Amino acid sequence: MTVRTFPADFLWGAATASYQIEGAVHEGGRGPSIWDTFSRTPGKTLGGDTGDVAADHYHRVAEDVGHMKELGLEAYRFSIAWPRIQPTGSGPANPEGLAFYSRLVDELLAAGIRPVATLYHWDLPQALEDAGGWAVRETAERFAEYARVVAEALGDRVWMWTTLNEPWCSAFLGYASGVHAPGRTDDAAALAAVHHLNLGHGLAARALRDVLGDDARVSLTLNLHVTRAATDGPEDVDAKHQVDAIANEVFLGPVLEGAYPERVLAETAHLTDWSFVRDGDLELIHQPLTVLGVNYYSTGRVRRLQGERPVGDGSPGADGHRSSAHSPWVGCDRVEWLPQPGPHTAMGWNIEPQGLVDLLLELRDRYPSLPLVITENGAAFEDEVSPDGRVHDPARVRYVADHLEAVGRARDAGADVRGYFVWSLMDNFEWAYGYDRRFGIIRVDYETLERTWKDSALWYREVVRTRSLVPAEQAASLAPVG
Ligand code: GBH
Repeated sequence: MTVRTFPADFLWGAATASYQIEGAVHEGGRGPSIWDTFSRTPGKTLGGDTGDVAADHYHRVAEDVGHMKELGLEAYRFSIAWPRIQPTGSGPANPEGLAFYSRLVDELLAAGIRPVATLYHWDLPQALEDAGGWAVRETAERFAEYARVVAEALGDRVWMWTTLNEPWCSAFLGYASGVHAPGRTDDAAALAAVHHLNLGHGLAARALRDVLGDDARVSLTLNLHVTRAATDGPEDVDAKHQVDAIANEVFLGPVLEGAYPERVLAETAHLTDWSFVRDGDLELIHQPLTVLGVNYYSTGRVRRLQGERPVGDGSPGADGHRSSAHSPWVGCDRVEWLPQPGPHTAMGWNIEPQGLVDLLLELRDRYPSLPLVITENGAAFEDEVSPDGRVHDPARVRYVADHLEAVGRARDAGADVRGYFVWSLMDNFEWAYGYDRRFGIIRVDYETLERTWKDSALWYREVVRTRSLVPAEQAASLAPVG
């Protein structure tokens, strides 16, 4: 049996996001974000959990970079909390906020790890939400100013920039289904948010290149939905295409091709006239991408709805809140979601590595010259600390191994995938699920805040070290670190 190997220039990393790991929400001059407000609103997160402490990364940067170094990571994908840089979303930079990320970046560089910075992973300054949030154009303009401030301070040391993480989630979970901050349920606002997120991406990409030069590495990370049609029948296939349009094309179209898909405009015409799209916007959005970031977890299945839609239709994408009355699937009233066969993770998401192969090959066909990076992939399972003090997480090892195999197969077939970031470096605040769902390859004890490597971390270190797909079965017998 030959072991799959990855080339010397394939980039190995791990990912996190500011609100999910930092804590210290009142320190360093940070202003409140929409996730502070949302998580403190009763009933919005499981157990009422908030990011107030999270993994306490704010106070443990040196320790955490130490873990990354020990893992052999070549790159670390983190996000910058906008409200640490501009507490109310505009105006001069808060020096303490910049200093925090400057120190992180310096520690990474000292450890030989490339900093990959995301400017927006969902923690919008609350003051900007109070002024209309992503539903208004000003937020996109403020975002570009923020990008400029950060680029001026960190641009000499950050290796790659990502403007937005998963604008689908920001727009549709934040403004349509309301299961994410700011928790609004207004379909028209969600569509306006889509456009202003796209515009914010384009304006920020321009600002980054304006400050850093045209060769700055600029990316966008999308959670492209891999949706299967329940049957080959034309109605079901059409339902799949409708979902592709509203979930994927609505971002890929303007960013990579300079136009919104006709289908989206038609299917949402009863909700908005799209007059928020101004002359010249599509040109601004259509900026060159150095790479496209791909976050991948699972697949979905749909058919054309026959008859009446039941209330609480169980449509997914409400991120597990399957009986939510408000669907994130704006403009998809005649689409019905079907449960996917297992196996599933602790999120209830099905495990289907082939979906990643299919997605990467589709991107290869459509955008042959666009390099790709897997900016997130990983899984939540119910981890336990065993009596020997170790966390044996064979299901997570298996999940990552099978998806790395998928990446390898896609690469063999010509997909230009340049790297892989596991989600996540450590357990963290899993949004509406609080601390109840653990995605880390490093365990965080939320009482002591102690970090413990899971078997998946020991195994991932071997993968990175050997640049090869170490058999998953070996994970439990790898010697502990430290
Ligand atoms: C990412 O979101 C985030 O970037 C990251 O912060 C987060 O911690 C991580 O993933 C894990 O959740 O809802 O049944 O239709 C991923 C969000 C996950 C949303 C998959 C759509 C489809 C399954 N996406 N989900 S379902």
